[in-house]
Amino acid sequence: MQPFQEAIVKKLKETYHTEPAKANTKQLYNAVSAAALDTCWDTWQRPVTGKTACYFSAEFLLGRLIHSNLLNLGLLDETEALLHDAGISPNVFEEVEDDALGNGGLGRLAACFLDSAATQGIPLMGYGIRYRYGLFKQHFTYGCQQEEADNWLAWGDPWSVRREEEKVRVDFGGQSVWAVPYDMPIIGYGGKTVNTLRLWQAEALEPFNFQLFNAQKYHEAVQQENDAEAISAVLYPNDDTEAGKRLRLKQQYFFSSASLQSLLNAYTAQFGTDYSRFAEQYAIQLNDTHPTVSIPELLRLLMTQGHMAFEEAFAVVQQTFAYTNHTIMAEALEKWSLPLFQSVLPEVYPYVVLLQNRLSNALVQKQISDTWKYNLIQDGMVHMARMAIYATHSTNGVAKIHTEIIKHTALPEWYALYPERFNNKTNGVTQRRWLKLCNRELAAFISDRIGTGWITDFSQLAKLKPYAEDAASREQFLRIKREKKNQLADYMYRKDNFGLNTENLFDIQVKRLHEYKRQLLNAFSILDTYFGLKDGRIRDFYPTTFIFGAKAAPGYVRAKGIIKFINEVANLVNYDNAVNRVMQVIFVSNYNVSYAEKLIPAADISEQISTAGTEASGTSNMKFMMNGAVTMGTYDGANIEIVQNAGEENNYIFGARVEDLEKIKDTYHPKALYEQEPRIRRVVDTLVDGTLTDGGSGWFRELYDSLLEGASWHKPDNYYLLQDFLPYCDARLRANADYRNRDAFAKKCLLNIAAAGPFTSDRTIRQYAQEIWHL
Ligand code: GL9
Repeated sequence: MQPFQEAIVKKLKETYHTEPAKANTKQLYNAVSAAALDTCWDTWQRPVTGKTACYFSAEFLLGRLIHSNLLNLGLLDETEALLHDAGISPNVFEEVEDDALGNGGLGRLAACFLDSAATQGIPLMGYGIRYRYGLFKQHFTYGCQQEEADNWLAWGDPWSVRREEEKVRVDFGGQSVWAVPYDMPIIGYGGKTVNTLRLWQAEALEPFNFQLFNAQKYHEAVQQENDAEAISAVLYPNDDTEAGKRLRLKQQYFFSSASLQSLLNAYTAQFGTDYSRFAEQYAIQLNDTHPTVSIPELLRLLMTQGHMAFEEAFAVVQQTFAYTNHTIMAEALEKWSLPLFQSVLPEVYPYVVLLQNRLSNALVQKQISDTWKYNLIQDGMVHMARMAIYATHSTNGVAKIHTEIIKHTALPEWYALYPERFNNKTNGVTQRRWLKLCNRELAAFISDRIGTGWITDFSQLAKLKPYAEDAASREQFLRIKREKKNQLADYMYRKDNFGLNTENLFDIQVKRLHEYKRQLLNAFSILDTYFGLKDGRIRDFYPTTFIFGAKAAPGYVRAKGIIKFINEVANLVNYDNAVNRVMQVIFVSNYNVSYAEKLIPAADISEQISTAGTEASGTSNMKFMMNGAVTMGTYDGANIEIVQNAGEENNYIFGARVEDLEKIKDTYHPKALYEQEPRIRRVVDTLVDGTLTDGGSGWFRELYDSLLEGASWHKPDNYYLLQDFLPYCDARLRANADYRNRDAFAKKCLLNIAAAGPFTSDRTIRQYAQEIWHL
């Protein structure tokens, strides 16, 4: 046996008095993880020297840790051999669910950044919240989303180390709690660097009041404990929308204050209480506006604990912080009502006023009169994005088009004031998880041809380009794609009891459910194909499986209506024997990181169909690309950079661009399109003509009205589904026809893979390190 295998056996024996063949999944998971943690412990505990970057984020969507950590430590093969010899299924850890401390792209990006930084030896530490319950688990009853609590701790938490001795106190108006850090190792590929993700848990100062208990006041006796634990109890299940909840502001302040206090403690231990050089030691990146209350909080700490004057403290704050904007959806630009902010954070609010006063002076000096556009405190609200731009040295968008929209459309007044602060950092994803680990077959295919350098230097992928011309490589690629479809089919059968036709073209849209992402447009187009096949308008259709995966925020009624609608479309199609040999539709349940790792490698077509100008970047588009799917997409977010690099001729770009929408926005009349075009009318009418049913909820009628009549808060069809409908259907039929020539299609796929080099988060994080953090 190899040393690591012996270590696992020893852990099982000492901890659980068992052995590999007899251990249950939880025991195996904990023993393997603990043994792996031992191997990198010393590296992890080595003190970091020099400037450190800190990523403050309300979400870290890590995904299952065991495989990625073993891969990065070089222990995956040994572990699998041990499992194999003990007669244990290689899928044993599939049931371990520990992957939900984030909602979507923003939280998953944070996780990719941590992996990329550690791999490249960049000292980047994550700071966030250890939610007791992560994003809800989803299942469907009669096609409707049902939510259930995600009790991820049921599997144990072998990758965290509680640091009791480093807890700090956080005070709200009238409430004080402990913030207790749980540290997780972030292991770089090769195991040479181990960074830290520090997640804070809220606990009571006094968990149990014996006097109250003795007075038979049982509820009151544990009141403080309950109130404290509520703070880190659940992740808000929002996508892009501002919840406006008192508890959410508390969460934001809780982890901001705790993280800053712990950084100041570390600084003080090394350099004493002169904080004037704090920014030389720490750079802090604010992941969206969620941690923006860190700005007045650091001011407060510097001025009280560090006795600094305001101007001096402001300079330190500004040099320390940088801000990333992840969306221009108006409803996501966080604002807090003054009374709420003042009552939750009475000790912080005066520092917001100091910031406002400083800004007011600057506006006077620059002779700017429309101050209402800039004020941090305006109309009874505290504007967090404004604060994040004003009090930091850098504001970045996450794809070229998004940064341009920020500068010229979303926040032009700020760009006019501080143009030098604005910069772009196009997102990326880690090829370790999103290629090497989730698609070992394709990873081996690549390594066989260009060596293994791409695992840590993704630019080498370009060397794959000549193999697109090689018939044997194309054939091999197609074999791998078929194998990944078969693996997905097994998995989906286990998870969703659905039988995939693995000979079909796989067309996949997976992402959070949101109107702007236009899953409804996808469904309309599927219906159009369905009717076209039935009417004989569409012939020679290559059999296609349409797959959806998405969670809807529980309070987002329209999104839930769209899920129900797609499930109804799936029923209509799948049970219709006249078409179900050439079409199937499935909405998988509980789409998450682990499901994504199965779905993405099996895709032929990646659906990226947001209304132009709405998706800041997207990151699944990059994952699909590196797994050899072509993009069916609009000119939006990182799709643009993807197809510019891979060739428009190797992808399917359709629909109105931002400039086009700009021109039609005041005259757009979706009802006219509906009346003129029978194909549009037919699919839209299925919402109300009895073809499909919403079970009496009224959801479908509401969707219908939102498209044709609008609502009190928006114009009809504000995401231009009907505008893009026909071009989308055309593009899909074009792709479908092209797919018939499997060899020519494989060439497009390979050219996409070969062009994926720039979309690694290794590149993105290097740019942050060099251009923003100056590490
Ligand atoms: C998002 C954007 O909507 C995405 O386009 C972007 O790729 C990611 C990462 O930059 O950030 N902003 C945002 O609020 N979410 C994003 O996915 N939403 C969630 O993470 C739920």
